[in-house]
Amino acid sequence: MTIIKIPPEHPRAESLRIREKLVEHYHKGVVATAGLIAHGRGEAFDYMLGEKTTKPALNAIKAAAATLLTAEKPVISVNGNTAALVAEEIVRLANVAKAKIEVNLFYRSLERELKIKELLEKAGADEVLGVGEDASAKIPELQSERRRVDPRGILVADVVLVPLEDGDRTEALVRMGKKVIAIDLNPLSRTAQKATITIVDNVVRATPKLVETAEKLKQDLKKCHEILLNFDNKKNLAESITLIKERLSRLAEKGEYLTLEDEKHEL
Ligand code: PTJ
Repeated sequence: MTIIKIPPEHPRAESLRIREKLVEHYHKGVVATAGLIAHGRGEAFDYMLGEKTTKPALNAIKAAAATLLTAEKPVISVNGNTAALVAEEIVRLANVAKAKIEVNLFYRSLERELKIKELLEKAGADEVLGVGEDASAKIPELQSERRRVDPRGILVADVVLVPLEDGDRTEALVRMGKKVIAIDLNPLSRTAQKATITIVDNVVRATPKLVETAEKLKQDLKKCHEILLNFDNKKNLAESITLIKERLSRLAEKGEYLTLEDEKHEL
């Protein structure tokens, strides 16, 4: 396995570090081959968003934290990419929101499930659901391997956080009456469009912010209800799309490539 040393002064150092982390975990058998493709798609949208957590993303993060904190049985669904990139933050989020962690894979294999479980345990998780025979329940009408869920976890959850999800399962979970919180860089994806709350942001930035926000809100359930009363996912999602459109127009009008630093001065 070739590990590339990334010079810290490289203009795209952070992006390259994330990419290397995924490649490393691909070789370890945590990330699926298609996980690398999915990441490339995410990177393209992140580029258009300006590689930062936008205002609509922050609004969605607040609503997501409020939803997790006021849930009865929240579950965080973890796949290969999420485990590779933010295992520690997932464990911290589960602790603050009193949520269960469940491994749920599109490209399911016992080997990958065990590796992801081990990674989460190393990051501090006490319990990891959904591995092997534990995933003995099925989500109705779903054909992919993602239909297999843990009867103590996703099956009975009222709220499910799904970073990097596929559209079919999001729709199926919503049909089952669950609130689905998605983290997806593509605001046009079926998951983004169908979720109850959509955080259009990179999982690498959104997850720590979600932990931080939940820490702040956990003593104030009244504030959580207030946030949820004022949150409109369709409107918020439309703002993310508008933001990309306006940013691209600005860049096109200027007729030259703007670095993120230049852009900070422009705004
Ligand atoms: O580990 P597995 O077997 O469960 O497989 C996981 C993948 C991601 C391969 C599987 O769920 C898949 O094929 O997903 P999709 O349908 O390609 O969707 C992935 C979505 O995540 C796309 O809309 C991407 O834009 C988005 N995405 C990719 N990287 C990130 C991201 N969103 C947030 N943060 C990222 N870093």
